[in-house]
Amino acid sequence: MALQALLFDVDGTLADTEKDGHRVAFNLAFEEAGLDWHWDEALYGQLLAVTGGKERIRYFLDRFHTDFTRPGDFDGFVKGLHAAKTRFYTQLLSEGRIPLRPGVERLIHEARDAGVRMAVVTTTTPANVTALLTHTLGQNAETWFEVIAAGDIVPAKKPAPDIYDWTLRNMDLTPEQCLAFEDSDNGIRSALAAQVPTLVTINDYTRDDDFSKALLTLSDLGEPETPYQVLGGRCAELGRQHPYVNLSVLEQLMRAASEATSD
Ligand code: XBP
Ligand code: MG
Repeated sequence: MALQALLFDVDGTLADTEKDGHRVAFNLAFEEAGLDWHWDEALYGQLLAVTGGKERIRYFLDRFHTDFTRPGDFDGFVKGLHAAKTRFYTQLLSEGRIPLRPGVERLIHEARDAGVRMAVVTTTTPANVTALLTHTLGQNAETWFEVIAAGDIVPAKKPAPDIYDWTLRNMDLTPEQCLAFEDSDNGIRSALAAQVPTLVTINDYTRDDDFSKALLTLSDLGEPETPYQVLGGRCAELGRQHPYVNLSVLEQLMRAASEATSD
Protein backbone atom coordinates (compact mmCIF):
# COMPACT_ATOMS: atom_id res chain seq x y z
CA MET A 1 0.00 0.00 0.00
CA ALA A 2 1.39 3.42 -0.99
CA LEU A 3 2.65 5.75 1.68
CA GLN A 4 0.01 8.42 2.37
CA ALA A 5 1.05 10.19 5.53
CA LEU A 6 4.03 10.93 7.75
CA LEU A 7 3.25 11.10 11.47
CA PHE A 8 5.87 12.99 13.45
CA ASP A 9 6.58 12.74 17.14
CA VAL A 10 8.03 16.02 18.45
CA ASP A 11 10.31 15.79 21.49
CA GLY A 12 13.54 14.02 20.62
CA THR A 13 12.39 13.41 17.03
CA LEU A 14 11.88 16.80 15.37
CA ALA A 15 14.33 18.43 17.78
CA ASP A 16 16.46 17.53 20.79
CA THR A 17 14.15 19.33 23.17
CA GLU A 18 14.47 17.37 26.39
CA LYS A 19 17.89 18.06 27.98
CA ASP A 20 18.29 21.72 27.02
CA GLY A 21 14.63 22.60 26.63
CA HIS A 22 12.00 20.89 28.77
CA ARG A 23 14.47 20.05 31.58
CA VAL A 24 15.74 23.62 31.82
CA ALA A 25 12.18 25.00 31.73
CA PHE A 26 11.05 22.67 34.55
CA ASN A 27 13.97 23.87 36.70
CA LEU A 28 13.17 27.54 35.99
CA ALA A 29 9.53 26.92 37.00
CA PHE A 30 10.62 25.22 40.25
CA GLU A 31 12.92 28.13 41.06
CA GLU A 32 10.21 30.71 40.34
CA ALA A 33 7.82 28.83 42.66
CA GLY A 34 10.43 28.91 45.44
CA LEU A 35 10.98 25.13 45.33
CA ASP A 36 14.47 23.75 45.91
CA TRP A 37 14.01 20.95 43.36
CA HIS A 38 16.59 20.53 40.62
CA TRP A 39 16.39 17.96 37.83
CA ASP A 40 19.92 17.25 36.62
CA GLU A 41 20.57 15.45 33.32
CA ALA A 42 20.81 11.99 34.90
CA LEU A 43 17.66 12.34 37.02
CA TYR A 44 15.80 13.75 34.02
CA GLY A 45 16.75 10.62 32.06
CA GLN A 46 14.97 8.55 34.72
CA LEU A 47 11.97 10.87 34.75
CA LEU A 48 11.54 10.42 30.99
CA ALA A 49 10.09 7.00 31.83
CA VAL A 50 6.84 8.94 32.15
CA THR A 51 5.49 11.10 29.30
CA GLY A 52 3.69 14.38 29.83
CA GLY A 53 4.97 17.23 31.98
CA LYS A 54 2.24 17.16 34.64
CA GLU A 55 2.52 13.37 34.87
CA ARG A 56 6.32 13.72 35.16
CA ILE A 57 6.06 16.14 38.11
CA ARG A 58 3.75 13.70 39.92
CA TYR A 59 6.07 10.79 39.15
CA PHE A 60 9.03 12.76 40.56
CA LEU A 61 7.19 13.33 43.84
CA ASP A 62 5.95 9.73 44.04
CA ARG A 63 9.34 8.17 43.31
CA PHE A 64 12.12 10.62 44.16
CA HIS A 65 10.77 13.17 46.65
CA THR A 66 8.31 11.32 48.83
CA ASP A 67 8.77 13.57 51.88
CA PHE A 68 7.43 16.66 50.08
CA THR A 69 4.36 18.05 51.87
CA ARG A 70 1.71 18.41 49.18
CA PRO A 71 -0.45 21.55 49.21
CA GLY A 72 -4.23 21.15 49.70
CA ASP A 73 -5.04 21.86 46.05
CA PHE A 74 -2.40 19.48 44.67
CA ASP A 75 -3.94 19.30 41.17
CA GLY A 76 -3.96 23.10 40.96
CA PHE A 77 -0.37 23.22 42.24
CA VAL A 78 0.84 20.81 39.52
CA LYS A 79 -1.14 22.63 36.82
CA GLY A 80 0.30 25.98 37.90
CA LEU A 81 3.87 24.68 37.92
CA HIS A 82 3.36 23.12 34.51
CA ALA A 83 1.88 26.32 33.05
CA ALA A 84 4.98 28.21 34.25
CA LYS A 85 7.18 25.53 32.72
CA THR A 86 5.37 25.94 29.37
CA ARG A 87 5.94 29.71 29.57
CA PHE A 88 9.68 29.22 30.14
CA TYR A 89 9.92 26.50 27.48
CA THR A 90 8.20 28.50 24.72
CA GLN A 91 10.46 31.44 25.66
CA LEU A 92 13.55 29.24 25.15
CA LEU A 93 12.22 28.19 21.74
CA SER A 94 11.50 31.77 20.72
CA GLU A 95 15.15 32.57 21.41
CA GLY A 96 16.03 30.02 18.70
CA ARG A 97 17.96 27.87 21.20
CA ILE A 98 16.66 24.52 19.90
CA PRO A 99 17.25 23.69 16.22
CA LEU A 100 15.57 20.91 14.24
CA ARG A 101 17.47 17.63 13.98
CA PRO A 102 19.41 16.76 10.78
CA GLY A 103 17.21 15.98 7.79
CA VAL A 104 13.93 17.02 9.41
CA GLU A 105 13.43 20.30 7.56
CA ARG A 106 14.50 18.76 4.23
CA LEU A 107 12.10 15.81 4.57
CA ILE A 108 9.16 17.99 5.66
CA HIS A 109 9.67 20.27 2.63
CA GLU A 110 9.94 17.29 0.30
CA ALA A 111 6.72 15.76 1.69
CA ARG A 112 4.92 19.07 1.44
CA ASP A 113 5.99 19.60 -2.17
CA ALA A 114 4.91 16.05 -3.06
CA GLY A 115 1.51 16.43 -1.38
CA VAL A 116 2.20 13.70 1.18
CA ARG A 117 -0.04 14.29 4.19
CA MET A 118 1.60 15.10 7.53
CA ALA A 119 0.57 15.16 11.17
CA VAL A 120 2.15 15.80 14.55
CA VAL A 121 1.52 13.11 17.18
CA THR A 122 2.90 14.06 20.57
CA THR A 123 2.31 14.08 24.30
CA THR A 124 3.63 17.59 24.70
CA THR A 125 1.46 20.69 25.14
CA PRO A 126 0.00 22.25 21.92
CA ALA A 127 1.63 25.64 22.66
CA ASN A 128 5.03 23.91 22.62
CA VAL A 129 4.38 22.44 19.17
CA THR A 130 3.33 25.84 17.83
CA ALA A 131 6.45 27.48 19.28
CA LEU A 132 8.82 24.84 17.89
CA LEU A 133 7.32 24.82 14.39
CA THR A 134 7.02 28.59 14.01
CA HIS A 135 10.50 29.33 15.37
CA THR A 136 12.21 26.70 13.21
CA LEU A 137 10.16 26.32 10.01
CA GLY A 138 8.37 29.67 9.85
CA GLN A 139 5.19 31.46 10.78
CA ASN A 140 2.78 29.27 8.78
CA ALA A 141 4.46 25.93 9.36
CA GLU A 142 1.70 24.61 11.60
CA THR A 143 -0.70 24.72 8.65
CA TRP A 144 1.49 22.23 6.77
CA PHE A 145 0.29 19.56 9.20
CA GLU A 146 -3.24 18.35 8.69
CA VAL A 147 -3.62 17.36 12.32
CA ILE A 148 -1.72 18.43 15.44
CA ALA A 149 -2.51 15.73 17.97
CA ALA A 150 -1.00 16.96 21.23
CA GLY A 151 -1.20 17.09 25.00
CA ASP A 152 -4.34 16.21 26.89
CA ILE A 153 -6.64 15.51 23.89
CA VAL A 154 -6.45 11.85 24.89
CA PRO A 155 -6.27 11.00 28.60
CA ALA A 156 -3.84 8.08 28.18
CA LYS A 157 -0.53 9.39 26.86
CA LYS A 158 2.20 7.38 25.10
CA PRO A 159 3.00 4.45 25.37
CA ALA A 160 -0.78 4.01 25.03
CA PRO A 161 -1.85 3.89 21.34
CA ASP A 162 -4.64 6.45 21.90
CA ILE A 163 -2.92 9.49 20.37
CA TYR A 164 -2.09 7.52 17.19
CA ASP A 165 -5.60 6.04 17.06
CA TRP A 166 -7.04 9.55 17.44
CA THR A 167 -4.87 10.81 14.56
CA LEU A 168 -5.75 7.92 12.23
CA ARG A 169 -9.47 8.44 12.92
CA ASN A 170 -9.23 12.16 12.30
CA MET A 171 -7.33 11.71 9.03
CA ASP A 172 -9.43 8.73 7.94
CA LEU A 173 -6.31 6.62 7.38
CA THR A 174 -5.38 3.03 8.12
CA PRO A 175 -2.11 2.36 10.00
CA GLU A 176 -0.52 0.68 6.94
CA GLN A 177 -0.91 3.91 4.97
CA CYS A 178 1.25 5.79 7.48
CA LEU A 179 4.77 5.92 8.78
CA ALA A 180 5.55 7.14 12.30
CA PHE A 181 8.78 8.89 13.30
CA GLU A 182 9.73 8.30 16.92
CA ASP A 183 12.79 8.50 19.16
CA SER A 184 11.92 6.61 22.33
CA ASP A 185 10.64 3.39 23.83
CA ASN A 186 7.38 5.04 24.92
CA GLY A 187 7.00 6.52 21.42
CA ILE A 188 7.54 3.32 19.43
CA ARG A 189 5.35 1.34 21.81
CA SER A 190 2.53 3.83 21.24
CA ALA A 191 2.89 3.79 17.42
CA LEU A 192 3.21 0.00 17.18
CA ALA A 193 0.28 -0.56 19.53
CA ALA A 194 -1.72 1.40 16.94
CA GLN A 195 -0.12 -0.82 14.22
CA VAL A 196 1.72 2.10 12.58
CA PRO A 197 5.11 1.10 11.09
CA THR A 198 7.83 3.15 12.74
CA LEU A 199 11.18 4.65 11.86
CA VAL A 200 13.31 5.57 14.87
CA THR A 201 16.00 8.24 15.18
CA ILE A 202 17.72 7.84 18.52
CA ASN A 203 19.16 10.46 20.86
CA ASP A 204 21.39 10.38 23.93
CA TYR A 205 18.53 9.58 26.29
CA THR A 206 17.11 6.77 24.15
CA ARG A 207 20.07 5.04 22.47
CA ASP A 208 19.77 2.00 24.78
CA ASP A 209 15.99 1.59 24.38
CA ASP A 210 14.65 -1.52 22.66
CA PHE A 211 13.93 -0.66 19.03
CA SER A 212 14.02 -4.20 17.64
CA LYS A 213 10.51 -3.83 16.18
CA ALA A 214 11.32 -0.62 14.28
CA LEU A 215 11.38 -0.69 10.48
CA LEU A 216 14.66 1.13 10.68
CA THR A 217 16.68 2.65 13.53
CA LEU A 218 19.01 5.49 12.59
CA SER A 219 21.28 8.01 14.28
CA ASP A 220 19.22 10.75 12.56
CA LEU A 221 17.52 11.32 9.20
CA GLY A 222 20.83 12.27 7.59
CA GLU A 223 21.75 14.90 5.04
CA PRO A 224 23.52 14.47 1.67
CA GLU A 225 26.78 15.77 3.21
CA THR A 226 26.36 14.05 6.60
CA PRO A 227 24.90 10.56 6.15
CA TYR A 228 23.00 8.78 8.91
CA GLN A 229 24.29 5.68 10.66
CA VAL A 230 22.13 2.57 10.57
CA LEU A 231 21.72 1.13 14.07
CA GLY A 232 19.22 -1.65 13.39
CA GLY A 233 15.63 -2.40 12.50
CA ARG A 234 13.81 -4.95 10.35
CA CYS A 235 14.90 -3.17 7.15
CA ALA A 236 18.45 -2.30 8.23
CA GLU A 237 19.87 -3.76 4.99
CA LEU A 238 17.77 -1.43 2.88
CA GLY A 239 18.77 1.48 5.11
CA ARG A 240 22.45 0.78 4.46
CA GLN A 241 21.92 1.35 0.73
CA HIS A 242 21.12 5.04 1.24
CA PRO A 243 22.86 8.00 2.89
CA TYR A 244 19.82 10.00 4.01
CA VAL A 245 16.05 9.59 4.38
CA ASN A 246 13.86 10.94 1.59
CA LEU A 247 10.43 9.97 0.25
CA SER A 248 11.84 7.39 -2.12
CA VAL A 249 13.60 5.60 0.78
CA LEU A 250 10.40 5.74 2.85
CA GLU A 251 8.36 4.22 0.03
CA GLN A 252 10.89 1.40 -0.37
CA LEU A 253 10.74 0.81 3.38
CA MET A 254 6.95 0.60 3.35
CA ARG A 255 7.03 -1.87 0.44
CA ALA A 256 9.61 -4.01 2.22
CA ALA A 257 7.52 -3.91 5.39
CA SER A 258 4.30 -4.96 3.67
CA GLU A 259 6.08 -7.76 1.77
CA ALA A 260 7.59 -9.01 5.05
CA THR A 261 4.15 -8.98 6.71
CA SER A 262 2.46 -10.83 3.83
CA ASP A 263 5.18 -13.54 3.73
C1 XBP B 1 7.81 13.82 25.10
C2 XBP B 1 7.43 14.06 26.48
C3 XBP B 1 6.82 15.34 26.88
C4 XBP B 1 7.74 16.46 27.24
C5 XBP B 1 7.03 17.42 28.15
O1 XBP B 1 6.69 13.64 24.29
O2 XBP B 1 7.54 13.16 27.28
O3 XBP B 1 6.13 15.01 28.02
O4 XBP B 1 8.88 16.01 27.93
O5 XBP B 1 5.95 18.01 27.56
P1 XBP B 1 6.82 13.36 22.70
P2 XBP B 1 4.83 18.81 28.42
O6 XBP B 1 8.16 12.75 22.43
O7 XBP B 1 5.68 12.41 22.42
O8 XBP B 1 6.61 14.66 22.00
O9 XBP B 1 5.51 19.38 29.62
O10 XBP B 1 4.31 19.88 27.49
O11 XBP B 1 3.74 17.85 28.82
MG1 MG C 1 9.72 11.66 21.59
